[in-house]
Amino acid sequence: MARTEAARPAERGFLTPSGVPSFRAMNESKYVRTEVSGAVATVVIDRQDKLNALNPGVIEEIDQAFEQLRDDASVHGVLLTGAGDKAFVAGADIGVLAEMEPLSGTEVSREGQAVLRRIEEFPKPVVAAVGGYALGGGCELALACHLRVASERANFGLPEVGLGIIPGYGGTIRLARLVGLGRAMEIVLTGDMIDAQRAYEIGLANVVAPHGELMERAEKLLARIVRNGPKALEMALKSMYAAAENTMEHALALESSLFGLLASTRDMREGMAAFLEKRKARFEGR
Ligand code: CO8
Repeated sequence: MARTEAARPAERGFLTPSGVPSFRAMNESKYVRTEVSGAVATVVIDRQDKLNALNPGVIEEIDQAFEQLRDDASVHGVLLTGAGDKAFVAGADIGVLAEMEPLSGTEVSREGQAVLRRIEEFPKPVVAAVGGYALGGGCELALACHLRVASERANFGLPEVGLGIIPGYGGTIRLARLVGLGRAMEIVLTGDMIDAQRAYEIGLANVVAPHGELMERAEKLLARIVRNGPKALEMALKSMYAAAENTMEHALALESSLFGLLASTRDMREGMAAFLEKRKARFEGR
């Protein structure tokens, strides 16, 4: 994993809180670049001539980027965004999908699902910063992230039925879980796009920001999150997602096990000591 110090973080448009140039670029892939500033990594999907559409190479590089970040103890949260001014990701690459045979279709769907599932199960918070089209597989990718910040220019949609297919990267499932079956049904069956304000109203977007402030607002949200105990964040994610997939009884049992696990961490002792001593906690993630 190549890491280089970037000389001019401001030119790339990333915030350097407190002005410290702690920014570094991590990988040199064709479509996906990862840059780290402090405790936050930003993964940028950059295939702008095709509105960042997901071809197999893009999907693989997204997967690799997250795999690298998983083991990087200095990274406590991830921002995922699309390069350029027009799109987060305008979907799976329709040129590639057009070549699908019945069996390869299932495989393509499963492979994409697996990558998105790894993002959903990522042990550190992942925030999607959506500054334009998040359509089809792009909307599904945003849905696999833990939170979504949209710019006023964002448009979300699952237009697959208009192409004679259905959302195949978990969209029929995750959208309904997030916004309710009735609203998801309308979005999937019409294939219509919704704007950022509507996405916010139905709970698909957590924040709507002025277009020029998208990254700043997404970083601020993530900064508020990553000041908390990393292990506590990991267990909160685990417990909340498991709850959606389990009976109440199982979900409660898992919650208490995870709670018990956290009671054995140094972070728990530090968090509570910091409160009692009226100071900021210094979490170590263990
Ligand atoms: N795939 C491939 N190319 C795309 C895609 C895409 N999804 N979206 C945009 N592009 C390309 C365009 O073809 C164009 O390329 P070129 O310049 O070479 O002609 C370039 O990006 C710019 O796009 P436009 O000129 O169309 O830009 P506009 O501003 O006019 O329109 C839109 C923007 C409205 C976003 C329009 O590009 C569009 O409708 N795109 C397709 C959106 C779509 O239908 N997405 C869903 C795709 S299907 C999917 O995601 C399935 C996921 C589940 C798969 C499961 C596996 C089996």
